[in-house]
Amino acid sequence: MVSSVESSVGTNRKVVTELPGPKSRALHERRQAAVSAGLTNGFPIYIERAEGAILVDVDGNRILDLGSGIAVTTIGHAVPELVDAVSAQVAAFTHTCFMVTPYESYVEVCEELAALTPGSHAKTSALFNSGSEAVENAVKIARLASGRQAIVVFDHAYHGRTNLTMALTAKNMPYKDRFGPFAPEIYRVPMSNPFHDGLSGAQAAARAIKAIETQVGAHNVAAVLIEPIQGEGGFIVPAEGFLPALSEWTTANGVLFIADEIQSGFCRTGDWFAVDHEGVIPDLVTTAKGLAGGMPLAAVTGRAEVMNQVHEGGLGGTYGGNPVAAAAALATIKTLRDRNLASRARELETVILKSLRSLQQDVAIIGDVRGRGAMIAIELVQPGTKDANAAAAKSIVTYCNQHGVIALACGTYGNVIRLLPPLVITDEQLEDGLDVLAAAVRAAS
Ligand code: PLZ
Repeated sequence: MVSSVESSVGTNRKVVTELPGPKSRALHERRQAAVSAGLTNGFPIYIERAEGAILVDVDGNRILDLGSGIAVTTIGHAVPELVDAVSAQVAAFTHTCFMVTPYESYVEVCEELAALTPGSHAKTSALFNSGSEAVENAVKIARLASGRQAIVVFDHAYHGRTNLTMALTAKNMPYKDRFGPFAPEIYRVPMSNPFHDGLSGAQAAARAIKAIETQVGAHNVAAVLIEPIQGEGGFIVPAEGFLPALSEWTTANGVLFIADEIQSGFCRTGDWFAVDHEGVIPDLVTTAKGLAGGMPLAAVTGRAEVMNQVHEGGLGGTYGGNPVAAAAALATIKTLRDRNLASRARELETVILKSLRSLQQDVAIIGDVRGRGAMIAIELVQPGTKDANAAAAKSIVTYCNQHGVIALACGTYGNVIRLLPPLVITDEQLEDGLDVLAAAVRAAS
């Protein structure tokens, strides 16, 4: 069942046409007529198949994937265990609606989430389809359980594009502009941002807590919602001690701590979850992306006494925890565990940081190199300053794309290049990708 996928994809990057090639360009014309102009075009090569860290487009180009579809295909493309599990589930049944007639895999995913997320306390989960939906539900649960309404979020945060999650997301363009009105009772406070603010974790936490206490009032706050390493906002890693200090404050004040691990979770940062790095135990955790290897699945996992306060029927949705997505999640978690991919993420960190830090010595436009595991970024600056250099980021992405490498930009100011390779990327593939990236940075300097 699987071998047809395995054999025909080469393991090295190989560009055989100009990019995008003629077939991709033809498809793109069809797209212009059929697809809303509201969706970003990104890198319009049309993909036919993929394996490991290589995507093959309709023109036969082999593209090296350093983005994993935005941190989703963490275990790589077309992983046999996942293909088998999904194929078998499709043949067995594709849908019943868990709320109508349940099935074992949903329960098993929730058992795995309880075991893997931080803390040994009793936990339950609810499954959804997208990250945004998980975040929305975490907020619903936190408000109901606490009897409070205010939700505290941070500068540069990204939590989604639905109405509630747009309000939680910081950046106006392109996510929020003219899509309002936005949901009320959302309060934004400063994030720890060591490259720009120079504060220790304790100082940055004190600043955030002071803002909450003076502008919202601790007793009004249902939850503090935070990405332990910010994703879309620019791969901002808070200073050591920031997350523990916030977590302690929430516990002392009856506020729920929600970790949005949608981008940083499932071994991406070298631990199962990014909060594990500092031993922080959230009350609720939102997950998606890397959880199910590309099938749409998301979850809210949290303290049983919080999660179970919701009245029967209060949570749900037609497709949430769909059996095919649940089968994919179980295969994904098994693959992460069996192949010890958390430790592979730490190996990738060592190689990537070494390469990018040495590049930083040679060029004036890399202000900062940061991240953890296989979630690493460079921040591009105007030489001699910390001012954003979005033009450099744009030209680096374009150069990478033209040379058959997928690299993604991010950041409130569009000046950060992030690497999110599949954890199964080979040493040779990674070296090749880093060489292309270095050439791109030099060309932009
Ligand atoms: N929380 C931390 O990273 C999704 C967004 C891509 P959905 N990030 C990629 C785009 O431009 O739409 C994300 C995230 C964090 C929530 C979400 C939202 O997850 O599955 O995209 O809804």
